[in-house]
Amino acid sequence: MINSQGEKDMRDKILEILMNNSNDFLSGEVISTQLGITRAAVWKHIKSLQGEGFEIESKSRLGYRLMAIPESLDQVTLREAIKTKVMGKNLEVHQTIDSTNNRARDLALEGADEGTLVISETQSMGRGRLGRDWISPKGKGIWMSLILKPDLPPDQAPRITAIVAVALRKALNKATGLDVGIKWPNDIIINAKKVCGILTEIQADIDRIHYLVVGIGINVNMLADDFPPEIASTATSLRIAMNAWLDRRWIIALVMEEIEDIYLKYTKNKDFRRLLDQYREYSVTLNKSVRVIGRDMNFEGFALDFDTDGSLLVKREDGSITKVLSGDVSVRGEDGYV
Ligand code: BT5
Repeated sequence: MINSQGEKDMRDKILEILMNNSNDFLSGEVISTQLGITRAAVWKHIKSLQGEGFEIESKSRLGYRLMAIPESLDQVTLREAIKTKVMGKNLEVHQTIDSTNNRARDLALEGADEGTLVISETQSMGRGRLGRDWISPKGKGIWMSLILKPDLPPDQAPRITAIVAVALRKALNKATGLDVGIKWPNDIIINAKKVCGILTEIQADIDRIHYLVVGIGINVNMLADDFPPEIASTATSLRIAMNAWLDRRWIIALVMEEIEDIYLKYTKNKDFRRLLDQYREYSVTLNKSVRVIGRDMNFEGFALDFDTDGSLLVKREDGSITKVLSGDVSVRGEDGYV
């Protein structure tokens, strides 16, 4: 059993060595000398990795060779897949956790760098906005949280949700080739159903954001019966939409690339207008009759435009325009979810 942190680190080192030499066999002796452990200890770790689903060929005299890696997410293999400079470079992978947003918040409080990413195979208390639940079945989706530290006043935090939404739209369109839309403020939509949600949580003082935790939930390989009845008609997955199983590692890497590209450009030139033009192009909310439902509001109107802070401008029946901030409300199309 591998249960101490030291043992886990050793497991990761052995896996890294095998991944970097997967064209050749590597003898147990070379590995043991490199790491300063016994050959028996190397063997124990190899057995344990095989138990996790890594296919490792072992030949007497030649040693070990990594043939295939399992689909389950793993710090070492994921690090290898993510090619970005900042986003996802610091990485923590959990098997189970209450909410990746909680863990990312704790890491941010301890001073973790921008771009630190927390991922879990499942969440016991995954959450959406306004205290709602987020269904996170084990191994079937991407449940992750990213720490960002933009130099922005707190009232512009919705811009970051918009940036991440555009990045997710692009990444999921690249991954599937399908028409992917953004439902203001935080849903990514395929075939008029929700495939992904964003939960932005912020720590700030009056004039400056200290950090943002951007939680991202993507339904990847769920089938229709993985969704509970209450969301069966509004939720979908990439697998349902594509009729094909998808590699989550590849999708995570695509998402990190797009966020890095768009976010770093934005923090450099602060040109939100260009981003907003893209957001408008992908929006499934604009120019529709909508119902705005919040803690203390419930009204119908017409989704006119987005404001430069990322809020939605809704024209009401009496001709007045109401600015709707993302944190407080849900927007439903008059004829259904979108
Ligand atoms: C969201 O909230 O859409 C934000 C979801 C963010 C989830 C990620 S996962 C990683 C990180 N850690 C967390 O704890 N959260 C983040 P909202 O707009 O409030 O939508 C929530 C509503 O979506 C629920 O009330 C359900 O109706 C529906 N829902 C729940 N789980 C879903 C799923 N897996 N797929 C589609 N819809 C879902």
